[in-house]
Amino acid sequence: MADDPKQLSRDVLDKLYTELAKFPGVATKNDHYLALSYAVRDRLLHRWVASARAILERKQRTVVYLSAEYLIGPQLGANLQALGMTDVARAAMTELGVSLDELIAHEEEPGLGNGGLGRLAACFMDSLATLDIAAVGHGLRYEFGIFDQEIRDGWQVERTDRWLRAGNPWEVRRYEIEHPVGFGGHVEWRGGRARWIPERVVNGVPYDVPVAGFGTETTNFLRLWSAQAAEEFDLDAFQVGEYWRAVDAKIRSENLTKVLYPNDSSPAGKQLRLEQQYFFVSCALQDCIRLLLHGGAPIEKFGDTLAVQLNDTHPTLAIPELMRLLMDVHGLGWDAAWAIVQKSIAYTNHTLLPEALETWPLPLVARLLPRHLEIIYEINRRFLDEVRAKFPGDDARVRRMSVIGEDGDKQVRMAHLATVASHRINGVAALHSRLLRETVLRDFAELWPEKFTNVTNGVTPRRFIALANPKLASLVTDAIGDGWVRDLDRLRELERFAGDAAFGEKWRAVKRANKAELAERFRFDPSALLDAQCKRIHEYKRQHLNLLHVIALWNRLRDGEDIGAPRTILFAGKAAPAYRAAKLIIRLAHGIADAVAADPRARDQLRVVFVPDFSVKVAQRIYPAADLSEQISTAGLEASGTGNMKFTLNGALTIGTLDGANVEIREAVGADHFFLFGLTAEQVAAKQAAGYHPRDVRDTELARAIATMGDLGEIYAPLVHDLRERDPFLVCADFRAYCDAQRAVEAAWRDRAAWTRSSILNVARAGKFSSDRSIREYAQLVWNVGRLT
Ligand code: NBG
Repeated sequence: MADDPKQLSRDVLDKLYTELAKFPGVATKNDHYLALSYAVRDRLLHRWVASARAILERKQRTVVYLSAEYLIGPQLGANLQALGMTDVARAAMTELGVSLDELIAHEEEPGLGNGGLGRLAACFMDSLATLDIAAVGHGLRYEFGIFDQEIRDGWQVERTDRWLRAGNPWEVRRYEIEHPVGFGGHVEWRGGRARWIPERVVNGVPYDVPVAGFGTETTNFLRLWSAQAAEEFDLDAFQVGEYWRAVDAKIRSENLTKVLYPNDSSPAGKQLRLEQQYFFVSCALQDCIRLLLHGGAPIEKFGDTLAVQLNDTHPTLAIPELMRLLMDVHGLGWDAAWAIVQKSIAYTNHTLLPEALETWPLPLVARLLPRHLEIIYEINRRFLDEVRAKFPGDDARVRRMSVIGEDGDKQVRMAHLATVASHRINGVAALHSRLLRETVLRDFAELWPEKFTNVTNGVTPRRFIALANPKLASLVTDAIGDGWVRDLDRLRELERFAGDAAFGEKWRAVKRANKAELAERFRFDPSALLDAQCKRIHEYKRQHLNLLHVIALWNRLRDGEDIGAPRTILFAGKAAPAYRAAKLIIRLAHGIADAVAADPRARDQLRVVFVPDFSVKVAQRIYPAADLSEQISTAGLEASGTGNMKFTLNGALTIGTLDGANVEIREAVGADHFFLFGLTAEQVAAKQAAGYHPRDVRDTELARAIATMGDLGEIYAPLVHDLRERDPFLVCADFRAYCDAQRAVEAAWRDRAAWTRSSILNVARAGKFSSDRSIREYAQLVWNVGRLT
């Protein structure tokens, strides 16, 4: 397919007629967007089919990535980039009198995830394809993704995300594939073999979304499963005149993939969520086996051929499901099946928050998945025998390690199950992996030290530099060539420009232009320092610490003091709909924004902006504009963070605690170019063990800031009370150190040349945080996979 603008514009017109039944005179922006996307998709399909064949021929072990969430972001711009045809598309659309940028901006992204975990999965899919590693990402095709956030009177209001309403040109429904997934019922044993007779069956049907590698032909795909009623219509019910009952089962089955649970770092604990989890891993594994056998391999080859990665515990039911399929359906014995499970499955942990470690009530699992519970019991029985053999008489240890928890009502502990069955367990940053071994999974790390490893997260430079920040990308490319897009360590060559005044001026001009674009939309002074905190709203991430500092700045201005330089503090992020404290923090950000804006003594120096409805699309506009990145979680609680990397790679300096990947970012960029503050994870633990109470923190500026918060309105009373009486996230304990670090920021910002130098060095030294590096490590340490080409 020749790719000149003429050919492409002809194809777009053709799609307009043949796919959308429109002629240009009546085509809407959405029609043009769809027509162009179809034309681009055709080009992707050629690569995709070639890669699919390579997978089928099993040239290399294939990675099967299991994730309940993917936040892939808008696709048109990324796919044009991967195909190297952005310029051609721009010219083609200009010929048709349409702006490519408007079409790219028009796209509604699939919000099939909550936050960092889902976005990480998307970055990993990008890197897998770019590194020519055969991979399929299995997940759920939620009809409604993460809710749209509206702000009304300062409060978050959730709106249904109808992302499919205008059509989704990037997915291909595979009509020939369909897998039955059972729920409930009972187990029958015959001749030593179990047979599960489910009470109801739902069909899983796949929608594939291509993931094109950058600068290579390899194109992998996401296979997102959607639920479809096994019986469209209950004929018996219909014949007795009960039309409603006739379609009821259909509606109930299809509810399964209706909506994403909008919780971040905490389990939903609801039956439908467990059904979703089982549904997609069952579809994924049945599909893997179908492909394996179709390719002519015996079932015994499963482990040699496939590397199955559990993205957090959400897909843990893959373990008993694979055992069941291998034994009950394909006739293997326990030992053979277990060897395959252990060979293929690995588990990534993404959180240490105790409330976020998934457990499911035993009676629920028994009712929904009776055969799986039997298998889980047997896995546990064999496992605990091993523990007893190694630690005779240590009953406390046996109880701690059991897959079945007995705290109150009995539960299945998903992290334990995942750990027992996996050959590798990894955390997502060095500190997190260490804490995982020392705390949450300590007993397991003592039993099997060799199973544990670390793979620090990374982000794709294609989307988060090249696509999001074209001005920076071209400045960097002019300086050092374009090799960095596929080999981010090359950014180090920028170090020699760090002291170059002319280069520094261009660097600042890029930041200023990016900031001006955002400032126009959200009305702030583009010359002010842009201080940004973008992530889910959560008490452990401490947006309220940031807000207390804003209040302190405001109080200083009210006292006629100077705050160094004008500053805009920008927030973005969603709160889980049921998380009251987080929603109150959003309200507080708006309350402070209004109060400051109304105060003539403060408003020229200080501005608070809340950017609603944070998404990949919105994020791509904020990272390039930010000067300062807020990474201020209570140490020990943020597993890694990936926004921290995106800000750094766009030239923001970080103010942060020694938490998650901040530790490694600081190590990489140098302590002089990072604003560190706060208690370490060990100090946090020690303080809490010693009976921390916020009243013991004596600090007049802090006391006044909390009082000011209370004065802003009665509604903030719960927050004020919590800060004064409990403060579980040590906001008060870290307040002074945070303010001091912010003073250091003020001072550093005054020396613009030095700031620019630090900014350049941050970018130059952050090559490690490419997801390509993460994927290379997984390939080597976890998956044992090579490249397709
Ligand atoms: C999140 C962590 C982040 C981390 C991402 C991706 C969950 C359970 N965990 O710190 O909070 O960056 O995972 O690893 O969403």
